[in-house]
Amino acid sequence: MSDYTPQPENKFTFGLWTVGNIGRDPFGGPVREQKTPADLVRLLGEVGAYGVNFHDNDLIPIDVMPSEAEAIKKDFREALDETGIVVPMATTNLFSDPIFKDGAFTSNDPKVRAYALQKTMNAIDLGVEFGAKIYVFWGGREGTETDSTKNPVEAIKRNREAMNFLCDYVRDQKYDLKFALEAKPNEPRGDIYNSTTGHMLAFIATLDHPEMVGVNPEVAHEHMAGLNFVHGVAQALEAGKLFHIDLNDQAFGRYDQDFRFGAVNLKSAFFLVKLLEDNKYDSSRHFDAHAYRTEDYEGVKDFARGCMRTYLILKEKAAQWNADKEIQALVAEINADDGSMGGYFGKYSSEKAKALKAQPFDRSAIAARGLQYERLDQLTVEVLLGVR
Ligand code: GLT
Ligand code: MN
Ligand code: MN
Repeated sequence: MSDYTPQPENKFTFGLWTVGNIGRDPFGGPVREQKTPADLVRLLGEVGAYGVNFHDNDLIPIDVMPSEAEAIKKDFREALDETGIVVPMATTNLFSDPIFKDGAFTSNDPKVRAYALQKTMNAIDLGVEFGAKIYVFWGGREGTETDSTKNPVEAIKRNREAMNFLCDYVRDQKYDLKFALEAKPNEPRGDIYNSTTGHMLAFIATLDHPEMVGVNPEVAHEHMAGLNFVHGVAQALEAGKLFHIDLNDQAFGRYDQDFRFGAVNLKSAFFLVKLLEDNKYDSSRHFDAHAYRTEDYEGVKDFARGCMRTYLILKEKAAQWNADKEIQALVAEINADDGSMGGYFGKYSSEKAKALKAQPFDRSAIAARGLQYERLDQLTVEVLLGVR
């Protein structure tokens, strides 16, 4: 058993907006004082994180003077150097300012769409200045409350045009930067376009430079849509599109709770960690979550340490599951193959099709076999409960 100390190779990262969350919600004001970006970096250094991510305006407020911006960047840079924390990802805030009340890239107003592009190019420059290699797009305001207001086909086209423009900007600047698109079904808009990771994957295939663009799935967002997150992530992984991931937790059917990783659905968190580790996922493990509103900054550190520690415990459990003889015997049995059907799979040929059409199947004998999934699942639960 390890002591679950985070290591750089775990690539555990947090956004400035996560540990910097001051506990404001729709029903109440802040409960924690605002810390500077530099102090948040020091907090992350203290808990053993690897990296910090930011929106342009988490680092530099939208209306500060250029001289002030330089001072903030200098302090931030010093804190990074002091702690060894790196900046793997950056993103743009295209949702807080009132100008984005009806969207950014999908707004009906060309001035808003142009401003969103300008703001994003500047934010990309800022992210690259601090070393970011992944650039996230979360279009929280790209949606509607009523479909009388926007043409949904036009919205897809506007979104595509913006992505193509920004990919070309990155190429033009010769930046080593990839995009990761993050879906969410609703909140803050009534409905958000490209609402799930699956939608995003389909959208990416229509871009001019699809190789530059992948996804950033978030646990809470797929759970809000009632989906199996592990399946969505597997689809992205298999397509070579899992460029980044937002880990947190969420009760099904609720608003975007952004709870500590593993706080609610331990079993699906386990299968997620197992999926990432078994497939040697090698990008950031970003905790896009925040501490309960009940906490002070000691509680924020408990929250951040808890995210990383739970991930590492689940990683250990996944290794245990993979090494458990009884579990592996069941897995082997479930996947047993006597080779008798081998000639029918793989690439189509008319001979194969003809032979397969002539093959007799004893349907009831095949269906009569018990699959022992009850046993396998119970063994999994017992690994998780720590009794094996
Ligand atoms: C916002 C949102 C997150 C996104 C962030 C990136 S900001 O907090 O809830 O899911 O990942 O823009
Ligand atoms: Mn997120
Ligand atoms: Mn969220």
